[in-house]
Amino acid sequence: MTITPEQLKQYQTDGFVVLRRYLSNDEVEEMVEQVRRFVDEIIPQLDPEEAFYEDKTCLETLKQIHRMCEHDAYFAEQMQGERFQPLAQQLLQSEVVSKNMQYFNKPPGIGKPTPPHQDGYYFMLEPNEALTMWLALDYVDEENGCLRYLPGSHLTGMREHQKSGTLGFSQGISDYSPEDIQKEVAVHAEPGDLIIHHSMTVHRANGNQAEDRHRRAMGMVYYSADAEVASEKVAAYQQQLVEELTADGKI
Ligand SMILES: O=C(O)CCC(=O)C(=O)O
Repeated sequence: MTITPEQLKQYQTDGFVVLRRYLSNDEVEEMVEQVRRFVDEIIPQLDPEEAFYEDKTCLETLKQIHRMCEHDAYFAEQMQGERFQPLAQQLLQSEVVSKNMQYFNKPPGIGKPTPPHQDGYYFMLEPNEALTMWLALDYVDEENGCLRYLPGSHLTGMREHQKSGTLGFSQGISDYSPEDIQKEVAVHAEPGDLIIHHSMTVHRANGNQAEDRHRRAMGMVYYSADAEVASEKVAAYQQQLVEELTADGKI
C-alpha cells in the first residue's frame, strides 16, 4: 500500500500517523493464529528474555514477545515482505533495516501502564531515524490502554529517561508533567488499524482496566539504513537488563 502525501505530511508534522483498516479481518485473524502457533511451538524453545509475563508462573499473563522475526520464518517474511517494509521506506524516505517484530499484550485487569518514552532512547542511533509500526489486533480504547502521543515531540530532542521499574519498558521519561498529559492525543484503534510513530515521538499507554478484553498488538521496528547503531552500548545495556531481570526473578 502507498501512503498519500497527506499521510506522509501528518507523520512528519505530528510524529505519528494512523492507517485505518490496513489489514482486513481475515488478515488479522491469520496474524492472531500465527501468534498462537508461536506461543505454543516456539516460545518453549527460547531463552526467558524473549517472552515476558505479568506473572511468570501464569502463562495466560503473557505480555510481550521479542524478536519474533529472528525465531520464525512467518514473522521474518512479515518484516521483510511487501506488507510493511515498503511503507517504512516511504515514511523514512530511505532504505531501511528491518530490526524487530514484537507482540504486545495488556491482559485484562492486570496489564500494566506503558511509561512515557521515546523508542529512540532504547535504539541508540545516530541520527535517530527509525520508526515503529503498531498493528492493533483488538479493539483498543481508553479502558484497555490505547497509545497516547505527544504530537510534534519527535522534533524537540531526546527527553531525559530513567529506570521505570516496568517489565518490558525499562526506561521512562523522568520529568513527564501534567502539561505533557494535557497535550496527549489518545488513539483508539480497531483490529487491523496500523499506527506508525517516529523513534523520537513521545508516547505512553495506561494499563488495561477492562475486565475481559485483552489489548493485543504487533510492533514492527525499522531503522533508516543511514542511521548508525551504537552496537556495543546496545549489547551492554541488553546484557545488564537481562542480569537485573533474572536477579529480580522477573524472567
Ligand atoms: O503497546 C504499548 O503499550 C507500547 C508500545 C510501544 O511503546 C512501542 O511500540 O513503541
